[in-house]
Amino acid sequence: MTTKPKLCYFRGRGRMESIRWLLAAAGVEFEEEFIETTEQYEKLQKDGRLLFGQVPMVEIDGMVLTQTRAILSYLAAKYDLNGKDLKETVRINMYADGTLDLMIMTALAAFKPPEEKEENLTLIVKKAKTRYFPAFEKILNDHGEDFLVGNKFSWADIQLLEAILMVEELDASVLSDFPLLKAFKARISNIPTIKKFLQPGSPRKPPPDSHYVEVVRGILQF
Ligand SMILES: N[C@@H](CCC(=O)N[C@@H](CS)C(=O)NCC(=O)O)C(=O)O
Repeated sequence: MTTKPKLCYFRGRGRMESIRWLLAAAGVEFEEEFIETTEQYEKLQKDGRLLFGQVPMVEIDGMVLTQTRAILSYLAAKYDLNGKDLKETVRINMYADGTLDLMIMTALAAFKPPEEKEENLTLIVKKAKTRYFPAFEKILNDHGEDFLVGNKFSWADIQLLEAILMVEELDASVLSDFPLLKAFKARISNIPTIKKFLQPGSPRKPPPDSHYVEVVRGILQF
């Protein structure tokens, strides 16, 4: 019997959300341990399971893994979402890293002081519209295929959908100048495992609210 991967993080998106997305898209069920108190976090530190004292942490295949990017790469390779050769893999990594940058910016915006937050969110939408989404629109236009790399569903597609939905929460019309990304969004959202993850009640987490920010600030004491 294989045991389910176990995810350890706060009860919110942050750096764990892309890991949840990847597992869900691969059709893999997982368990979650939520860090909700300073005592819990301190115990994790004392147990020595957090290599650099940080989360996300994932227990899988007899390993205790930290570092988001390393975890995502492992899962993408394990579940065949990583391309057919090194050249496809490096393109998938490049696209996924771009969307990760955009998403981390969005996740961190919630922790900015109120007077900086609005400006920060406006900047994120602007960067999505002028830097990230034009690049992906061009990729789709240039090869005319359904997926970003190798005409096959990959980790890069999962992350791009996650990033699109995240930026749409800030500006619902953000895709208005990107017809291919609009069609991409509809197509990828319709993949059965992803469709299920987008339903209410799934492990997908909501955007960070002030309560979540307060809890995380309290635990990490910043
Ligand atoms: N490079 C790490 C960064 C992890 C990270 O900064 N985690 C935060 C929570 S999202 C944390 O544990 N902060 C506590 C600390 O750095 O002491 C990764 O991508 O996983």
